[in-house]
Amino acid sequence: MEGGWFTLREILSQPEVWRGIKGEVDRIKDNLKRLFLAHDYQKVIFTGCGSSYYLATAVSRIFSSLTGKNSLALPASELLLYPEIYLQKDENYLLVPISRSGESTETVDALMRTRKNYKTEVLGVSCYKQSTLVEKSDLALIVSQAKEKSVVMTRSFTSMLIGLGLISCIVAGKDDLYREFTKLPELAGKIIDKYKSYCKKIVDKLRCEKFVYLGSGPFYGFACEGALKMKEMANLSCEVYHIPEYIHGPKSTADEKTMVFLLLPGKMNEYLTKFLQELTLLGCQILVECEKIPSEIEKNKISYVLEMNSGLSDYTRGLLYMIPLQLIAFYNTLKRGLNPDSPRNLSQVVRY
Ligand code: F1P
Repeated sequence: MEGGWFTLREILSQPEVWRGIKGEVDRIKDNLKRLFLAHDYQKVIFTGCGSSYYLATAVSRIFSSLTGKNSLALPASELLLYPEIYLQKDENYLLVPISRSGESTETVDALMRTRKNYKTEVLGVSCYKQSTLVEKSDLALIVSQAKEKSVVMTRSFTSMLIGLGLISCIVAGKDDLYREFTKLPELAGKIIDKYKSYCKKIVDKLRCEKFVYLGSGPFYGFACEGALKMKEMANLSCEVYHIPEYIHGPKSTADEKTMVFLLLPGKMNEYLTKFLQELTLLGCQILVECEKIPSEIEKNKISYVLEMNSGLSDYTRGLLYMIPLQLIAFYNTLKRGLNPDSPRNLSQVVRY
């Protein structure tokens, strides 16, 4: 019985929820421009915990590519344990703490200590307006419509990411990419229509026990998040690597019980072609997410191909890649007789 789960409803609601994000960004647009004009930041630091850190990882690559500004993604705990590695007293920082709840202890403490000890402005991102993180921020993007009842983050992850993607386009003055982000809701609806039952069929046939998620550049954060969904909901160990890194050792564990999820960029190159040739020799199951299946791929050696045919660039297509990864983790959870809405050992907020 799949319909009764909050997690599935939250995954399937993403097109509708994404439609409302532009309005939330427009609401803070003027203050946003002032914030970015207020200082010449030496670095923009995106931070968070768990899914929110992986979101920070994805958006940092997108932000730096679009704006040409120096940015970094860090787990909030790094700013608490080793601030001196990343921060200098004489530099100006824009800190972007990301937290669905706005209450994760490490993220809130990282905000407070960084602002106290370094020259820092704060752009907070959360689903909860009445939260400590929003209260302590100079400016906040709030996407309350993306809240989940489930413990695991799905639509909150993608919605806060889209919000920060739109902000990156505004700061960079990239109107064409801004328009790409606004196309995502309609494209997501098409991906759900096209691949929802296919994802269930993939899981029905699945006999794998090891899961590897591979993504580079803007897709690495999405690969991390896809793996976290399988870990959190289906209670399965997963590995994540930048694509070619997998052949530098980790491939030694690959076998017929291994499923590799490969998040491909829109264009192939000699490194990725060489990598794919090696990957198909390992005897593992391979699922490829791509814009269009590249001619370099021998289709008969790939177990599953999910083409997006979106017309999107690498800066936005990761949001579409996320949906099948969420669905496969969800269906595999049900197949293993587990509860996707409240996984073992987890809570919605980690406070201590
Ligand atoms: C982040 C987080 C999630 C994790 C779990 C517990 O919370 O660590 O990434 O999946 O739900 O909370 P937040 O800081 O984004 O509220």
